[in-house]
Amino acid sequence: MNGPLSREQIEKMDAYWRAANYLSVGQIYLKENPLLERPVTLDDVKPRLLGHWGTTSGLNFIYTHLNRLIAEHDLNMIYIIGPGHGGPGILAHTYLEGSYSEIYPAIEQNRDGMKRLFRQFSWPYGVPSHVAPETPGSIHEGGELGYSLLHAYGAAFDNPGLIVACIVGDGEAETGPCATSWHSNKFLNAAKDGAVLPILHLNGYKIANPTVLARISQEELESLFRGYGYKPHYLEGYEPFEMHQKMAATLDEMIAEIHAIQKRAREAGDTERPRWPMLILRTPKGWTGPKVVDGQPVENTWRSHQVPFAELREKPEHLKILEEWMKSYRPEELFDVNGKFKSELAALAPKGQRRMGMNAHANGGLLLEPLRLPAFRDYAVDVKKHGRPDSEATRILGSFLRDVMKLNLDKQNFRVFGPDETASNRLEALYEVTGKAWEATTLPTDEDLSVDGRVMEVLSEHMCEGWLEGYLLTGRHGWFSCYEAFVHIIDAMFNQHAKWLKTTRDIPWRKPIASLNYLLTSHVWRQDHNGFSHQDPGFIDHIANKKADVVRIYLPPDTNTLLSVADHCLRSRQYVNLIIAGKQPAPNWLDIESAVRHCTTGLGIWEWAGNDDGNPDVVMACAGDVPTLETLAAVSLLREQIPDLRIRVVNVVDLMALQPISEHPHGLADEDFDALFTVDKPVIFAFHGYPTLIHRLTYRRRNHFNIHVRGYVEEGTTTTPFDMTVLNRLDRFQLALDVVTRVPRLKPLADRAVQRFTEIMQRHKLYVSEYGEDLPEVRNWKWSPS
Ligand SMILES: Cc1ncc(C[n+]2csc(CCOP(=O)(O)OP(=O)(O)O)c2C)c(N)n1
Ligand SMILES: [Mg+2]
Repeated sequence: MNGPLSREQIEKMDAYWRAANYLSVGQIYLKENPLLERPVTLDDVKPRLLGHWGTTSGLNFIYTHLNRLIAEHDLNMIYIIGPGHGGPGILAHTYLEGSYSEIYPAIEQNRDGMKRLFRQFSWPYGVPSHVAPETPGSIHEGGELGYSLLHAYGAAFDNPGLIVACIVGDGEAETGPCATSWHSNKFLNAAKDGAVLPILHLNGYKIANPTVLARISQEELESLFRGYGYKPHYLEGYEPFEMHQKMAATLDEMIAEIHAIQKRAREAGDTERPRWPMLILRTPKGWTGPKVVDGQPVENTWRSHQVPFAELREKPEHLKILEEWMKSYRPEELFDVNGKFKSELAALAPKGQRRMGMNAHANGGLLLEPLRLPAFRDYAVDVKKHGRPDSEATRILGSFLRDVMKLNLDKQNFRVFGPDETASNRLEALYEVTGKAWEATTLPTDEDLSVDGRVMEVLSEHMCEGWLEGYLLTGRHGWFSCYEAFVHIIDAMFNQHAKWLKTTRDIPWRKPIASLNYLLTSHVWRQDHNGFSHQDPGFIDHIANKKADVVRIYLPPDTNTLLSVADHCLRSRQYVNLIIAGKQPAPNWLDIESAVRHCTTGLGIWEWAGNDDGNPDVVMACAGDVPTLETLAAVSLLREQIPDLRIRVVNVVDLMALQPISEHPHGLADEDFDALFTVDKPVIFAFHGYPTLIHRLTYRRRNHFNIHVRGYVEEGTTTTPFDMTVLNRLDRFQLALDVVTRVPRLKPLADRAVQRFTEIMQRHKLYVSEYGEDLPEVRNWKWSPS
């Protein structure tokens, strides 16, 4: 068969593929006898067989061909493996190309090294079964399916010399995030970004079922991907020699198309959205594996998904099948007597950093350059009196982010992501220096769209998150703003990224990457025009589940604290930073220097707001902008009505400071916590989120018994801002009443206070129902120092 490969090349490539398959099966099954120098016995076999074969031979085939492509065309390429459960294949390949032994010298290129390679796989304290952070060249774990293509595009943005080969499982392609991620091609700029080379791995099956894409007609399949804007190349087969030739020819054609597209965009300035090539590769699941086991077909069925057969102890014939299967790859042709991969085959792999296991883009921290940041103090609100003036915190942050963008335009290493909300979240100052990426059609009525925009807007939280992760993992910086209620859509993606960060902390060759920064604005307390569906502060709880070395949660109470927090987060590495801040006009409490000090300690007494003289009757604590406002309003009510009541106001910006220092590096030592919150006085804590979280964080503190938390209790509707706090019993009157009922010496006042509270609530309800806005005394309330 004619094509780019000579007979000899095909034979060598086939041998390379066989070697990877051999090593993959060995990892799944064997702990001894790696070269099959004696008949396989039960003692050679692992006691627990854990791994996935079905996808692996196909992945191995693809990797072998990508190697040729890289070497032939001198490509700068990384891989993303959607079906990350094909870990044995990628481990095998990075071992064959030498990168594995360079990074992990104990896994040598000889019999002992091969034995260790086999034994460590899916072994307690060995290496994971997936293409994990431990795997050289990986930026994608693939355990949770759906995000491969998004990571690939994120990696390709602003990397004009890079090609990201992305293998998408046909089962993975059924997931929501994957389905939408094909649209990433409407956001990729052929001149300034790199290319993504998607390969749909159509092996027909998932764990236990056929896949949808494998069981629709060729015409439907073609139309689907043409409809997504790609040029599908289609390749189907079983016979290795024929497939090698066809695969090489197809990949050559695709690379030529990619280069032609880039040339048109880069040299001729063509800005029309190109039809990028993609490959649909239809091969049998479990290709080259056992065909029939116990009378059941295995190759080309879902039965090959994990270990195609087990029960080696119970069924001696299975041992025979294993041996025959491994020998079918003819290891004696692949490895020398010492177990070293034969040099004429090893020579097929790309060299040095061109090897996919060694490409620096897949170890983004190596390429990371710090952002150039403007002086955040220059954006500060001038607060001469506590509580004045009002400002929209995120709008001012928008000016800061605009200048972060501006200062780094030449480096092309900062992007802002949002699901159609950047302007709604009041960050639109960004558009003064860059546009919104958009490669699809534009109309004269559109605003701020541009083919090389650096604000990434698409109505898919999955896409924003996945792109940003891919962008960060390859050594760049980003910012993600999102409505608080809807960020839950990417809860699971956050989990996976946090796991990646946690694991990579302990992998010395992985260098730290920039933190993932979330700004949640349009938050629960100010969803006046949207209502109950938009009210959910639970993302904080979700984040707080993760290990202390990975997550940070900030609730800046005003604009200046938000600026200080944002600057800190953009400098930080290897965290997920969650910032929650409002976008509505709201009072400013701290001048910039006080704000910086407050953020540095994470929490502190606001002396100016209280009057406790070191010996409070009550502590009024608050975290979040609206709870801070309500707390201060409650304080002013109380100080007016009960002037001799000694109140201490504690504001918390860094939620993790509440935890014991043993739990979190930001945690307060017990003595310091006690000094702030006392050991025996009532604490009325007004919190942005669900109250239980504060209890979770403080349950070990001495005064926990006295901590009474008000927060969101899942009451909401389309109503006034103040009524939201009333519905959830976080309002100033409730907080004041809480103080009266909890401070022992105020007991005699309690009945009267309850009565007054009831009256004011009635007045409030009648007023908002009648006038559609809050009582004037609430609306116009200002902090006035007594
Ligand atoms: C989001 C998600 N849901 C379910 C699973 C469990 N799971 C692991 S592998 C797999 C099948 C994957 O099929 P496919 O993408 O076709 O991969 P391949 O056939 O190449 O193994 C499933 C459902 C998962 N890993 N992630
Ligand atoms: Mg499949």
